[in-house]
Amino acid sequence: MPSTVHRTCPLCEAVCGLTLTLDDGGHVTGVRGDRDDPFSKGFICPKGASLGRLDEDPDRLRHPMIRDGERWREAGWDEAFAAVEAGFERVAQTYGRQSIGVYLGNPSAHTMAGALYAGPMIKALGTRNVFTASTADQMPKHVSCGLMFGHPMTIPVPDLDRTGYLLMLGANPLESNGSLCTAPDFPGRLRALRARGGRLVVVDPRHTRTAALADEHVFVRPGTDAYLLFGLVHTVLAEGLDRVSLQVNGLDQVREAAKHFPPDVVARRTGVPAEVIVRLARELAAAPAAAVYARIGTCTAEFGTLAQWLVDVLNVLTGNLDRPGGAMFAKPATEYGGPRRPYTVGRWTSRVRGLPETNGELPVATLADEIETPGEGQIRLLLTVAGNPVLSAPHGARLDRAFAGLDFMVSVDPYLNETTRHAHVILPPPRMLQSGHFDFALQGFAVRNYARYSRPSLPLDGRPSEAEILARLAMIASGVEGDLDAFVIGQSLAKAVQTPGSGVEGRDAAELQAALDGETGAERRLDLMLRLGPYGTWSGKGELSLRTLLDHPHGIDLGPLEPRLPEVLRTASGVVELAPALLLRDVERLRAGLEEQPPELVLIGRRHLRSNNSWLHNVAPLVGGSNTCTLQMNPADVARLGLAGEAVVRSARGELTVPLEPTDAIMPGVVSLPHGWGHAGSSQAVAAEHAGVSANVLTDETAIDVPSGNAVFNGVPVTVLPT
Ligand SMILES: Nc1nc2c(c(=O)[nH]1)N[C@H]1C(S)=C(S)[C@@H](COP(=O)(O)OP(=O)(O)OC[C@H]3O[C@@H](n4cnc5c(=O)[nH]c(N)nc54)[C@H](O)[C@@H]3O)O[C@H]1N2
Ligand SMILES: Nc1nc2c(c(=O)[nH]1)N[C@H]1C(S)=C(S)[C@@H](COP(=O)(O)OP(=O)(O)OC[C@H]3O[C@@H](n4cnc5c(=O)[nH]c(N)nc54)[C@H](O)[C@@H]3O)O[C@H]1N2
Ligand code: SF4
Ligand SMILES: [Mo]
Repeated sequence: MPSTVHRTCPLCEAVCGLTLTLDDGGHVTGVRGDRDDPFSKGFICPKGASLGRLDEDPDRLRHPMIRDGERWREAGWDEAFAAVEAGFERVAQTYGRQSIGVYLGNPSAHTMAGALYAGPMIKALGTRNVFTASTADQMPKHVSCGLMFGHPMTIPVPDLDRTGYLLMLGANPLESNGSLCTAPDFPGRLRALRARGGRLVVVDPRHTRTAALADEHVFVRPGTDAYLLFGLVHTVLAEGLDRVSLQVNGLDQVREAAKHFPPDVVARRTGVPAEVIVRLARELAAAPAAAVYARIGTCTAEFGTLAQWLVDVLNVLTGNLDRPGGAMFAKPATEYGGPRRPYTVGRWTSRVRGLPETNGELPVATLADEIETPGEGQIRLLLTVAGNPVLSAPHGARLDRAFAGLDFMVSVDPYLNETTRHAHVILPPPRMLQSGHFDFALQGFAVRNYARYSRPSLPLDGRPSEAEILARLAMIASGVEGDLDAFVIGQSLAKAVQTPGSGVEGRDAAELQAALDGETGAERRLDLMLRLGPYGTWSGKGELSLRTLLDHPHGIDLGPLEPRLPEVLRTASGVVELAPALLLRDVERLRAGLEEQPPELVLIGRRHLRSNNSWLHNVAPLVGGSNTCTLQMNPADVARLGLAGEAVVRSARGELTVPLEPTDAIMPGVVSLPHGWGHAGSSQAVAAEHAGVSANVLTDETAIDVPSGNAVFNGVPVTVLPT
């Protein structure tokens, strides 16, 4: 009997509900948007529509793989875990715990395994050599929000459905479907903003599809958003347009700092005319409800953290933080208050370059240093989970060489690819349809409060879930056998029953533990978090539990965003910190760059709707057409440099030959190359036919955003020459 299942799409941050039809053999015969999902209301994109193809890709690994020299062979699970255990014992016993490195990639922010088991696994590994894709992505936002609001996950999102004015910098949601702003059908929500008379302004060095939809598009020189935003702050303050409606610290220091960035001065650096800066500041301040939203183009840049900070400074100054139609905080179903512990960075530093820790991890920009540099604490064993840093990390080409020299490497990944080919053991997670799904992180960045859980749609047929794989790795690393979930649940409950206001204060932890629902440990942990969360049966504030979500397979709407200050603040002062010392120090670095002459040509990235970083190029309907790896360049630059056909792009780190795509969409002085291409040595047959080249041969691991250690992918100086 064919069956119909409803699931959340795990492929991007938009969390669309999908309706899939399956035949008897578990083969996906159809995918459409779930019209009954209260949040996504039937929206689907080409990637979601290809979910079945992706899930059933014949090149996905179905069994663990063990490598002997150059040769790969399939292995059973027991044999594979035994090989991992032997490798761990050999390296950790000889060189100590710090010789272990771990890298978590982007999909681990989407999987339940990543959310629930990566933390305990890292603890069990006992190393500080922890790296994730976050420092190639959004770490600047975590750091700025951590310092301003006290917690790195307390990130405001534009109240898309109610705002009247949206200033968007360095984001292209018509291709990406949104990021750090979970909004299924982002394009439709932007059209609705304009239809109700609102205004959308997009700031981007490229005239993107989002720019084409906007009321106004402003070209900005890559890497200079912090200057532009300071110009806006300067204008708002100089013209007395500020109307701070919250309790804040540091307004005078912001005023002082902003004096150095008047519009006419920052205009030279940013390429944005002074009169445009002044007008935008006035419009923003005058709009009844407005939000500033900035994303990856402004994060993966030299002054990423300052840009993220200034976004929220503007939201505060214009009276738009935490009010409907402005920039607001979601209230996710699994949020749990916890103690007030102010955020800090730099609790430890990296061994080789002395870079500060942020959120318990070190910058991926220094992973190669830590592997290649001899001495105590050198990484000799690497565990990668859901990551492809050879293609995704800055100067990934160097990592390619570094990985080849590791004593032992283990990868948890469905593919043998550019990164995992260096592993000694690959442990493949099961199909997406065999996995449960709950968006622990993304529901916290949603533009409407919402919860949805999808149970596994197909049985595991003998293979371990990804949760079980990570739990088993934790056991191997710690040498402690036992039920990890029961242990974590026991610990959380022991704390909750002692916490005033938790809703279960004074109750019997063992009794509560026995009452939890769920077929797996992961489900019981979800049930616990839902029950203790702000809508939970045990919080005394609602009726939510795992059972409620199982009874609502299309998801539950938990209402529009509501003002949440000061409740969500975790700063020591209890108010919004508008001028954190660490950021004021970095303003000095920004000032030093004010008069710098921009390089003649700089590189930026781009995303395509049918792509997803490095790992969707093996699905035939998603590659080809406009989704190709070309170097976009303004025709004036093409003519000036006498280029045609293919060109050589050279940076301080490497060189590529790539097909040229002349286009007016990109501003002069800027070239764009998408990342995630350059397929080589992977078992992905379709991807090999569309190999392309890796932008991260060119990017530079020595260039980082100082406060966050984040990689700089935008504004990389390059020269382009005829072949
Ligand atoms: N030049 C440049 N570089 C960039 C960027 C850029 O804009 N420009 N963007 C950066 C950003 S934002 C990010 S997030 C990073 C991404 O960096 P990474 O996370 O390192 O790279 P991905 O290509 O997302 O790799 C995902 C890997 O996870 C595997 N995978 C997929 N699903 C699962 C699963 O369910 N379980 C497991 N265990 N594995 C799975 C895939 O096979 C693939 O190997 O790239 C960064 N790199
Ligand atoms: N289709 C698709 N969707 C994706 C992904 C994907 O690879 N493909 N990746 C997912 C991931 S991991 C992430 S993090 C999100 C990212 O989501 P978005 O942040 O929306 O990412 P992009 O589409 O790369 O848009 C970034 C924009 O910044 C512009 N830009 C570059 N440099 C600068 C600069 O210096 N200043 C300004 N103002 N703009 C600049 C670029 O031209 C580009 O238009 O997308 C997610 N969704
Ligand atoms: S927008 Fe994102 S979540 Fe929605 S269908 Fe496409 S890939 Fe899936
Ligand atoms: Mo990302």
